[in-house]
Amino acid sequence: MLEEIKGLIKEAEQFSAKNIDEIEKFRIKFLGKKGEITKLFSEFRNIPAEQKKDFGQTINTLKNIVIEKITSLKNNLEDTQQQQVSLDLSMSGDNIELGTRHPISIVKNEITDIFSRVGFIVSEGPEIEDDWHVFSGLNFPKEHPARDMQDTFFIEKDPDILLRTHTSSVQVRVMETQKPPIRTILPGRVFRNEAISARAHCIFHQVEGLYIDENVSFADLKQTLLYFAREMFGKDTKIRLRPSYFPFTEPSAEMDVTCKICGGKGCNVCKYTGWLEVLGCGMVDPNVLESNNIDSEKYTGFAFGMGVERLAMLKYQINDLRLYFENDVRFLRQFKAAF
Ligand code: 2NM
Repeated sequence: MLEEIKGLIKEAEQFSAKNIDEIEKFRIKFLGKKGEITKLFSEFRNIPAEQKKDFGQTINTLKNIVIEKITSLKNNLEDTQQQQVSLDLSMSGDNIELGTRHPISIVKNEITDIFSRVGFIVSEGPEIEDDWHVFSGLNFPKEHPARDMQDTFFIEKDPDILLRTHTSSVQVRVMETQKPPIRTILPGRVFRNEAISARAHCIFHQVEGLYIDENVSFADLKQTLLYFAREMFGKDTKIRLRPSYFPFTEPSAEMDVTCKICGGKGCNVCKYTGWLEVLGCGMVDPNVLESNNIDSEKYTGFAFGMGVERLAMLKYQINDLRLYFENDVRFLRQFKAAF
């Protein structure tokens, strides 16, 4: 009798299965209602008393081996099934949803790309600056209102550490480290202490440009900006320059382009003037050149600056600045980038 059980133990130990059906057959053969183990237990009463202990233990060993065998065979089968799934090369790929570029990035890239095509090199600099790079090195007089707490975010006073209010600070850094000819374009984030509304924000983006060489004239400035306006707003775009004032340029001007929305006829975007103001510009003040150790007798230069939010508003007809900073995906998903 014991020999018979040991034979069953051997059989169970050596058993292997290719699929779940074979495992199930094995289970029924041993553990089913009419299975081997049930049969053995029913023969228990015919066993002589002195053999009962040995017999009972051996049946239990058989039962445990069978149960362990079933568990391990099932686990192995699941593992190989999972491997088969992960190796199924015919499965279609997961659909990865693409994001969209932010409208500010789209317009900023468009502007820098237009100037890169005529030899302007992109320069970048820190957002946290000192007084020299933001104001003093740019010919801002000591009592200029921009230096006021009301307009500028100060991190420390005396010596002044502040958030740059324009990217012109990077121009100062370029003039410190490079000799003319300088031809650079400066995109970046700037900060001004303003109450947030549809038309004003305390953070915005600028792209500025600087060109310094011998014999750079106002005509060069005009032609460069005309090229920019035509690339940015279309071949038929016209420009006009109105006299203006900036501390770092003399003479200074503001540039308008013909309104693309109404074609110059007048609409509510251009407030029925047919023109849109897009940037400020001028000839670099000799004081700025001299402050930065550039000989103003030998070299002249022009500079310009524009607000990226404003240009994006014109391009996409966005009427509230706050939309740029809220990152509502319903707003962001509307924009398609060329780059
Ligand atoms: C503007 C308008 C006009 C400007 C001037 C300079 C520098 F460094 F050369 F002095 N950088 N940027 C400039 C001139 C900026 O933004 C509306």
